[in-house]
This record gives sequence, C-alpha cells and structure tokens, in this order.
Amino acid sequence: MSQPAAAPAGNVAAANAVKRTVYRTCPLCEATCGLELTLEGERVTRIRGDRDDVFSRGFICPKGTTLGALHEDPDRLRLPLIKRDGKHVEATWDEAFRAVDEGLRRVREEFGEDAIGAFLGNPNVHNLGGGLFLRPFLQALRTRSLFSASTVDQMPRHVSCGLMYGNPDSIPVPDLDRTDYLLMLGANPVESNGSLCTAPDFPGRLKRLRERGGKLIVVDPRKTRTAKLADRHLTIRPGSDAHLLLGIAHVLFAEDLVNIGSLDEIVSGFADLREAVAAFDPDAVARVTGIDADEIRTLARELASQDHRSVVYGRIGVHTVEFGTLTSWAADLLCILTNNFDRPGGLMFPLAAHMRNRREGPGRGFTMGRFKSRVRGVPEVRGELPVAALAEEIDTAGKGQIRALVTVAGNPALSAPNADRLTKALEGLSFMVSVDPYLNETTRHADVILPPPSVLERSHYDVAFTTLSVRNVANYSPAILEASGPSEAVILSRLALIASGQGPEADPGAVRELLVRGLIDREVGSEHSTISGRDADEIAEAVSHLDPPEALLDVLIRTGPYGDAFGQTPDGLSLAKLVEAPHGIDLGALQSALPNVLTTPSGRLELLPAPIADDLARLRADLARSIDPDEMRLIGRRTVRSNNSWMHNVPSLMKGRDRCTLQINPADAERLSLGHGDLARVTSRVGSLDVPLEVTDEIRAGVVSLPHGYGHDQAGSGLTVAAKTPGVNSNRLTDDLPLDPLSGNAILNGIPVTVASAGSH
Ligand SMILES: Nc1nc2c(c(=O)[nH]1)N[C@H]1C(S)=C(S)[C@@H](COP(=O)(O)OP(=O)(O)OC[C@H]3O[C@@H](n4cnc5c(=O)[nH]c(N)nc54)[C@H](O)[C@@H]3O)O[C@H]1N2
Ligand SMILES: Nc1nc2c(c(=O)[nH]1)N[C@H]1C(S)=C(S)[C@@H](COP(=O)(O)OP(=O)(O)OC[C@H]3O[C@@H](n4cnc5c(=O)[nH]c(N)nc54)[C@H](O)[C@@H]3O)O[C@H]1N2
Ligand code: SF4
Ligand SMILES: [Mo]
Repeated sequence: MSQPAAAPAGNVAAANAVKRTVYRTCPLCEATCGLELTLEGERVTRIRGDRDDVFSRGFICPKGTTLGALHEDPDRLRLPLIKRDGKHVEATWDEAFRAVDEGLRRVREEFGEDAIGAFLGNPNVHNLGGGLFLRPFLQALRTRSLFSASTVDQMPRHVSCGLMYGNPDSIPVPDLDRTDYLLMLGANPVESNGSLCTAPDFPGRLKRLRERGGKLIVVDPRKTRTAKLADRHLTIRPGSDAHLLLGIAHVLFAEDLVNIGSLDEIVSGFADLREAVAAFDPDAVARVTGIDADEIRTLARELASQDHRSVVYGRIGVHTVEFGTLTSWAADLLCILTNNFDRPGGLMFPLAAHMRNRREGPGRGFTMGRFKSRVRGVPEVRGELPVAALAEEIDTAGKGQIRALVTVAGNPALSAPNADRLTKALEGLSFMVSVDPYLNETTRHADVILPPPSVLERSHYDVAFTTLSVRNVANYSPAILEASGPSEAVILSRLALIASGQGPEADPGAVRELLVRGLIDREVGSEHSTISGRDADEIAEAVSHLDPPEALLDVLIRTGPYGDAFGQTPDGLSLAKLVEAPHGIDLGALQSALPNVLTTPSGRLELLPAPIADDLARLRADLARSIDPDEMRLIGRRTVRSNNSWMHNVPSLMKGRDRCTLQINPADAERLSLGHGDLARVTSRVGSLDVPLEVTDEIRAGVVSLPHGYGHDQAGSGLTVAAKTPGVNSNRLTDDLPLDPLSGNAILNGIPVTVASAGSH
C-alpha cells in the first residue's frame, strides 16, 4: 500500500526466489549502522555490516542481524486485533478503525478531550512515518494528557539545552573522532551502542581515541565493558554525578583554570557562576560521591589542559536520576568553561540534511509549565506530562480523569515506574488502542491493536539521529518488501482523521496534503527559506509522486542546509540523490554553529538559566545529606542482546544464560548471607520482587543492578519466546512519586532498596 515511489523497482520484492543484495540503515538503535542484506525471494538469508556505509564501515551488533527474524516472527501481528469477550481476535482494518472511532468518540463525548490520553514509545523515533505523522494525530486529539518515553529517558537533556541554547532539540554531542580526552558518565556504549550521540562502532571509536594517545575516563558504579576500555574507571555513588561535575567546576574557578575563549562575547550569566558552585569544594563532593578529592582536582586539570581537546558526555545513568537536568547542564558547562565548546574535539552541534537553516538573532526561547498535571500539579515540559504521573491520571477520579488511552510504539507497563500501579490503572480504562506489532504486557489491555508493517516493509531515514550524530551524514533506505497492511504514516493519518471527527472512512491523503502543502507554504512564504517566493504548486507537483513520508522528507531535505532548493542549487541534496547512494552520503565533520544555533530570547548562551540556578539550592542541600553505610541503591543496565522490552522474542538474542539477574558486590552478598544463584527478594517503597543473584566484584558495594524491559509473564500476552525466560520487571521497584523537578523525568537509577533472601520472608 505504501511503497515509496522513489524506490528502484528492482528493490521491491519479486515473488520469485532470485537472490539479491540490498542495503539499509538499521532502525533498531541510535547507532544507525548500514546493513547489507541478502534475500532469496522474500526471505532474508544473510545480514552483515555494510562495509561501504560511509559512517558505520561494516560495524554491526547482534541485533542488526535479526531484521529477518523480526519480520518472520510468528508472534508479530499481521492483522489488527479486537478484544471480544476478553480475548483478542483478528479483524479487518476497516473493522478495527471503526472500533477505534466508536471507542474514542464515546469517551470524548462523555468526558471531554483530556479524558483521552496518549503514550508515545521509543520506536517512534526510529521510524520515518511515525516520526513525521504523529503530530497531526496528536493535534487532532487536542488532549493535555500526553506522555512519552522521553520522561523515562532524555527529558533532562532537552530541558538543559532548551534553557541554555534556546531550543530543546539543539543538543550538542561529543566530537568523538577528534577529541583527545573523554569524560564519560552513566553511559555504556559498548553495550548500548550510544545514545544522544550517534556513532556507529562506538567501541571502535573509543579504541581509536586511545590509539591516538587520547584518554577515556568512565564514571559508573559498575565496571562495564566500556569501563574496561578506560584509562580510569571511577565507581561513583549512584545519583551524585551532578555533585562531581560541580566539584570539577569549583576547582576550575579555584585554580584559575577557567577559559571560555571567544565565547566571552556571546555568553550570559558568567559572573554568577563562581558563587553558584562555591559550595561544591572537592572535600564536600568526595564525601557524597565516594570519589577522592584529589581525583576531582585531577579531572579538572585534565579537562582544562589546553594541550589537548576534551569533552564531557553523560547519558541514562546520569539523566534518569534525582538531579538529571542539573547533571546535563553541568556536563555542558564544563566543556564551555574549558574552551571545549563548539570547537573540533569538544562538544559540537550536528547539522542534519533535513534540519532548518540556522540564522542569527534572538528567538522565542524555551518555556515549561504552560499547564500542570491534574492530580499532582507537575508542570508540562514540551507539551507533555511525566509518564510517572500517568497511572495517577488514570486511577484518580475527577474531571479530566483519563478514561481512554492510545499507545503508539510504547510498552509503559514495562518501561514506566511503579509498574504494579500502572498495570492496575490500565486494567481500569474504559477504552484503549495501541499501534504496535505485538500483543505484549501493555497492548494486552488494548481493545484494538493496529500493527504497523515490519522493519523490512518500511522505508527509513533517521529524522532523529542524524541530528545527534558525530558526523553529518544522510542515509535513506527504501522498503525491501511490500507491506500487506497500511504504512505507519497511513495508520496515524487515519487516526488523525478519526480524532478530528472525520470518521474512520476519511481519506488519509488529506493528512498528507495538510502536512506536505503546509510545509511547502511555510517555506515559500518565509524570507529565510531557500525557496522563498517560489510557486507552491510547482513545488508540490515536484513531490506529488512520492509516498507521504517521502514527500515530506524530500521537501525538508531540498530546502535544508545542503539541499538543491528545487533546482536552484543543482549540486545540492534531494531524496532522489539519497536513493542513488545506498551506502549513504557523508556531509562532513561537525562544524562550528555559534552564534547561529542560539535561539534564547537574549540571543546569548545562557550559562546559568534561572530555573537551574533555583534548582541548585536542592543540590547544595543534598551535599550535607547523611550517608547510611548499609544503604543499598538499585541501578539499571543494558546488554547488547536486548533492546528495551521488545526484542526478547527473537530466539537468537535469547540464547545463553539468563541475563535478568541482580548484580551484587561480594561484600554485600556476604553481609546479607546470600550467594551466587540464590533467589533474592528486593523491596522498595512501591514494590517487591524475587530475582536470582549474580555476585560480582564488577559492581560497587552498596549498589545492585537489574536490567529493565523484562517481566514477560503476564497473562494474555502473545510473546512465545520471551515468555520462556520472562525475567522480572525492574520497574515494579522504581517509584512514580519522586521526579527530577525541572524535566519531570522519572528516577530510574539510585532507588533505595532492601535486599534479603527470598526464602527468609
Ligand atoms: N528501570 C528502567 N526503565 C526504563 C529504562 C531504564 O534504563 N531503566 N530506560 C527507559 C528508556 S531509555 C526508554 S527509551 C524506555 C522505552 O520504553 P517504551 O518505548 O515504552 O518501550 P519499548 O520497550 O521500547 O517498547 C516499544 C514498543 O513499541 C513496539 N514497536 C516496536 N517497533 C515498532 C514500530 O515500528 N512501530 C510501532 N508502532 N510499534 C513498534 C514494541 O512492540 C513495544 O510494544 O524505557 C525506559 N524505561
Ligand atoms: N543493547 C541495547 N542497546 C540500547 C538499548 C537497549 O535496551 N539495549 N536501549 C537504547 C536506549 S532507548 C537508550 S536511551 C540507550 C541508553 O544508552 P546508555 O546510556 O549507554 O545506557 P546503559 O547501557 O543503560 O548505561 C547506563 C550506565 O549508567 C550506569 N549508572 C547507573 N546509575 C548511575 C549513576 O548514578 N551515575 C553514573 N555515573 N552511572 C550510573 C549504569 O551502571 C550503566 O552502565 O541505549 C540504547 N541502546
Ligand atoms: S548497533 Fe544498533 S544500529 Fe547497529 S546493528 Fe546494532 S542495533 Fe542496529
Ligand atoms: Mo531510551
């Protein structure tokens, strides 16, 4: 139904078993590796890394080889499911959309717009159609009850960047290939392959950093595979990275090491910084972090050394914590204070092919809290509410209570905190619809499930990750096989029409028209556009043969910073040029972006935005907290063979030992009289679960680690392989109440827990 017209005809599955080779970007994680797939007929017979990919150069991880298995997974839904008498049964697409229309209309008419909630999960950002076509649906829903995986993930980074640079999507990344010194906190890219820093073969890039004489310092309570590559590994106490970074800032001021180079002219707030970090002297910080005061001083001197280029990079382990936004801010601040910002080898802003051209001058800036959540009164951020507040918005009676929920590519039953409460809340909904290829822990609650095409049946261009990439790169992959059902863009278009009251039969082409024509009209009407003043009809005609996401993408690319401006710059980029380049197009190393990237109201780089300055009081108070020597803190972890919750149904990835274990330090195990393989009972404020122990000195004493995304033992789900080694859901222990106050992000690391023998209760 939704074959991109730009795809060369030979790339679309022929019914015969001719052997052919195709190339595509892996859509599974942020690394965007190029893959080479061999197909015989419709079957994938081999997948390996594409050695000619301009960015990944042949790198691949075990997940990348599973695209064929994902496509063929017998549990993957090919047709919509409707719940009838408590059981999910297959239905036609028309039946399914009619059921959605009835369900949503009933709830909206009786309870109003905010009674329909929406949750958007992580795979949306790995999906061209999902990425570009969600907005019209959300706009048509007109609900304030919007939630996403962002608030169990990177929202702190959006907030700190929004406040400092003016746009929450202006996120600088470490210039990995040119830096000489990388201070990495709370990230394990050797297993995760990197996040908010797109760098295929991250492990190889780290090795090359060391081969060229550079240094890698890893801060992590666990000796991860990344930490094993490091020159130094610092086992920090969970949740205290903001203290550490401000301890480093303190030393920079105290030892007169601050050097902001030419940024002097464009920053604001510099004069107040020394005072803001005064409390964080290395001795006070050492007590809370468990990292020596001398080590903190060394880190400051090394970062500040002008003999080399340094950069600071933090991820999940420092964002999903109590002080997530402060940590994200402090990491950037250290790069700025040591003259390692917007310069090669430091922290730099990518410029992707579909991004808008940057221009100098003040912008609207970034504001939060335009409305508050009904129950707890937490502020919105980027138009959404914390997913940690989703359960209470469903289970608390009153005007605006959520009665219906739409999930798109999300599994909040496993990914959001206090899972027991959320699961119960989902059971109480009056209507639920999920756009999802699986019947799983979340979608089993849905009245209607709408399955999108498989990874082989859809085209791909990384709208999100090209903007977070350590090189500017563009890569488009046409669909490999023809989809039997509607594309995700079409599913979302039909949902948008239903939500806007036009009914289940309305033509999805109207949404395409709205989006594509809307973009073209904006471009020709903008004095800053490369197609300013051009004939909108002529431009629309030029993309009329393309499928919905491709048409939008083509306009974005051709009017983007490298674009051909629809003929005006003949050498420029277009979707057609990307189709002709199956190994991708390299657009070069990252370039300086200041001051044009700044869109703050002042037009300046805000070093100490007011919300940050206010929140620092909380961090200062925490410096004095008492530390119980026997306290246990729970953190998470990722392993290379899993991808959040949804790839545990791939047999080849589930082979080998049980990976859902609680890692504990031998000293703690001994103190608690527990041994390797014992079943331990872990208890937090909100829940309790039993899990096998893995005693290992690779984790700091006082810390235990459990991966997330497991707990595949729920009745009514349809994940045959995952159910064989279900594991436990770590989010039955994480708390829905405490949040990072500025971003609303959940706290998923550093959870206070007790650990005991499961037999002793
Ligand atoms: N304790 C703890 N919890 C965590 C984390 C942690 O570190 N610790 N990490 C958090 C992070 S970083 C994230 S991003 C979240 C992820 O949280 P979620 O996004 O809620 O969950 P996923 O496990 O990614 O599940 C994705 C869902 O999308 C479906 N899906 C897969 N591909 C597609 C597709 O192409 N289209 C559609 N429509 N659906 C698709 C899958 O079947 C699955 O139901 O989890 C968070 N939760
Ligand atoms: N194989 C695989 N790859 C993935 C995913 C996956 O599930 N599996 N998920 C994808 C997604 S959605 C994301 S967001 C990224 C995340 O990518 P990463 O951020 O690299 O994620 P993790 O591997 O969980 O690494 C987080 C590290 O933080 C450490 N940590 C925990 N608490 C603290 C703390 O308080 N301080 C410090 N300094 N460290 C701490 C943990 O021990 C862990 O090693 O990975 C992506 N890639
Ligand atoms: S690292 Fe990520 S993008 Fe690369 S093959 Fe593995 S899952 Fe795919
Ligand atoms: Mo994530």
